[in-house]
Amino acid sequence: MARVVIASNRVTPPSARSGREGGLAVAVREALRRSGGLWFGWSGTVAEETPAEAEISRSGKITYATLDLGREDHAQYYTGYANSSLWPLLHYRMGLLEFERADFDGYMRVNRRFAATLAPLLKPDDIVWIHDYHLFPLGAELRALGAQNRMGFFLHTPFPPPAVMAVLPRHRLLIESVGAYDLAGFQTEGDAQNFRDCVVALNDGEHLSDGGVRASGRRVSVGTFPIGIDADAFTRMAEEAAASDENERLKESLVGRQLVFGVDRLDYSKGLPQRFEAYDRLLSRFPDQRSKVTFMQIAPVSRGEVSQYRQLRRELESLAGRINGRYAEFDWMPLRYLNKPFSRQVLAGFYRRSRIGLVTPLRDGMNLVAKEYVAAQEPANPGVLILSQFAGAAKELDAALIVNPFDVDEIAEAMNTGLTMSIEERKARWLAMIERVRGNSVSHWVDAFLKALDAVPAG
Ligand code: ADQ
Repeated sequence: MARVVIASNRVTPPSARSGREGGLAVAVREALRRSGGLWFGWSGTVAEETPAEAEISRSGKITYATLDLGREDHAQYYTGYANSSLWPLLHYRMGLLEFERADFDGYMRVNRRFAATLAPLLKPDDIVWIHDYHLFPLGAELRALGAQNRMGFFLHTPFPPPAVMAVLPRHRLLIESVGAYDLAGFQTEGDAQNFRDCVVALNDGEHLSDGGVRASGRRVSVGTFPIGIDADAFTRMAEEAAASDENERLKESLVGRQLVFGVDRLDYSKGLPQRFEAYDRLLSRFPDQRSKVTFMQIAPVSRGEVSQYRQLRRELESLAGRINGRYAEFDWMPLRYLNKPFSRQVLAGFYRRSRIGLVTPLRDGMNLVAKEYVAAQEPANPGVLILSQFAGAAKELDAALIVNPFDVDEIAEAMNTGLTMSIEERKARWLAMIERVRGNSVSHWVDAFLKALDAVPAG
């Protein structure tokens, strides 16, 4: 089999692993674990200047090629264009979009620099797989340097329809650049269709009868590859974690109360203010639940250098204070709000302990927390998943209590339904969901993408 070369914004060599890797890193490691390969991207370090050559290290079958980012490159490419323009737009948040031409130029410049650094490391028969919104133009930049490799792109976030995409200044350049790939993969069919429509409506492209598109004169296959997790490994982790010290302490601290649990990066796409408001609504509309339930939200600070994230943090602190101030009793704190990160092992135990898993993003590519929550449950006494209809995961996990995350009353009602649901219904819903989660593992996702990339007809 040809070597697989993966490029993603951030590379985490074993020395930098923290036990808190996100879904993308776990998936990339899985893709490279079996037959080995190269993983290319930013080291996570900000330096004075971006170096011209990557630093190479090896561990097992994986070669890591990383480079630091210069201060200005980091500010413009990462904080600026990727996280202040693209991220809000891809999550349909036009009101939060900030655009600076200098940031866009920096984004293109870093993609060019990445291409120039990666190109000499490529062998002619390598399969190149590029990940996520930071690197849309990387394939086109590699092609410009003469790379003729088979190249695929996978977007972990949602992809919006043309009317939303058109708001982004310079969107045409971005869509045009995807024409360099042989395969473009998305989390859901809706995202794939939005991409096809954008190519046609905004870049003079053409729909092809096999579901692909003609973009910038090239044929691009388009596919749907919903990302999954290694469910069995996660279940084992949750079983082991149930006996851990942290879990015992959590259990003791609950003194018999039911736990409602959420865990997300502190990001405005995750719908956290609405979730806090919904909990307030639960306590006001269903007073029987007061003193019987505890809501714990873990949300470690993310992208703290972007202003919208700092504002969100202040908003949540104020909401948490208001809820606890309004409802707390001398022996009951209704809401526990933590900005600390936890290892996946500890989280797995917390998922298993909770009666309700709250996953209510306003928009999300997939949302792996939803799948992890299902995998962590005890079959004889499973908890209830409350899931946003706008998470990619809702397509597969339709046996969850599906809610519109903008409707705080609906979330509050779903919480009350979950807290009072019979054991028979909880089991039936969980069985339907665990089957789907087990049936679509992360290794299945890797295989499906690489197989589709391999099968793309030439030209
Ligand atoms: P994310 O936006 O990071 O990923 P998600 O899919 O939920 O979102 O993955 C988060 C991962 O980080 C999970 O594995 C979770 O356990 C872990 N995590 C979350 N909060 C944590 C915390 N407080 N401490 C430690 N770990 C935590 C992007 C897209 C998603 C898409 C994934 C994968 O935005 O839509 O599902 O990529 O494609």
